[in-house]
Amino acid sequence: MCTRTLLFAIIIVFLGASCKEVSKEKPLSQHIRESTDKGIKDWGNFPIGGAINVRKALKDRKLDSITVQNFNSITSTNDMKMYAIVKEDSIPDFTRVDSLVSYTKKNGMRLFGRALVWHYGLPKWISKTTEEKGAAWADTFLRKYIDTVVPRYKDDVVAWDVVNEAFDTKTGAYRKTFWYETFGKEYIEKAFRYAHAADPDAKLFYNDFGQEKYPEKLDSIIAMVYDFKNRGVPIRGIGLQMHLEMDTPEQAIADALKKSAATGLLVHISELDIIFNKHNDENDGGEQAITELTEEMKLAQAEKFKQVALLYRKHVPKAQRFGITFWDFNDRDTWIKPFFDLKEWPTNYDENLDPKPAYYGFIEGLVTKIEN
Ligand code: 9MR
Repeated sequence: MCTRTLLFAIIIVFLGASCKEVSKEKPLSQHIRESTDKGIKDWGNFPIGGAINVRKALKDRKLDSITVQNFNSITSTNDMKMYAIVKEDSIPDFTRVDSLVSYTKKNGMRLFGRALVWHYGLPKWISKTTEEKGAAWADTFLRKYIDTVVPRYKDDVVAWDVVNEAFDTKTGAYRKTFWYETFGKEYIEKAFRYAHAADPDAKLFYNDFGQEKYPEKLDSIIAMVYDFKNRGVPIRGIGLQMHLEMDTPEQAIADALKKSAATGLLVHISELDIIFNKHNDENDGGEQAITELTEEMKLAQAEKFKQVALLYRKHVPKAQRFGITFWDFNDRDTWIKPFFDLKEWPTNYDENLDPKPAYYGFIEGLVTKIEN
């Protein structure tokens, strides 16, 4: 080989090696952005969920493709609530739930059922009939309702939120709802026992919001869980909705996750979103301080989503990770805007259904190496 050819060959090898160096050092965020064939579910080692309204997903191709790309677990935003199933009278309407079941089956997704008992939006006819006929009627109704709904989806629904939001914000006392006024706190236990009898294989969850915001509420929930475990009430998981605010301290999120995981139950972050303004949990209103979304805020939100994923991985042992579910998951459809009457951007996708920095930030939190 002449000297010139040798020199050329050395340069080529050198260039090749340095190119490899470059691609090796490609920043994680760039690697994630370039992996357009993947969705959030493909980066972690636990289920990633999305809460959907199936009618919207079936009509809107972009929403459908985002859903299929990112999630391997689905929660229904409203269609599985008692008020949607037995709206007017006791005749159950399963049309929407059935269509949700076909959607998740077609796409090979896990279906999470919710919520069997929730005070909010209780169909009026139920409280009215209870007033007329008494608590015994309500008990029979509750049992019959659970016995009708749960076995129907035995092969489709792996887990249920059995009771949602039974504790007061701030004080941690039992919330004085229709169910509480009718049965006392025993309604919670009743519902778990009825659900277990209806499908002994279903994993049964207690779900609530603000465990990271209201320590008394967190402690009441944890105390109830230990009491249930001691007395053999069939509870298998705790759901933390995690409707967070940008300034929710990471320590508070960690505490809620740690205490929940210490019970040994499955832990589900069940309704994740992160707002810039404030929820007002007392009167269902919001406190609007911020009206514009800046680039800087988008990056800060990305970092917050990343921290949530990291904290979940750090504090919830692998075997207890039921998953993380995003509520509505785009700034167009988010419940936050109408519910709290706020201008807001609490999710991973923007109003045009394009991924925000928050989308990539969360994925970084799924893949960044941690020690635990
Ligand atoms: O996102 C839901 C919204 O579309 C409904 O109007 C509202 C009332 O049913 O419920 C929203 O979802 C709630 C969830 O089921 C429980 N946690 C908080 C959410 C807001 O109440």
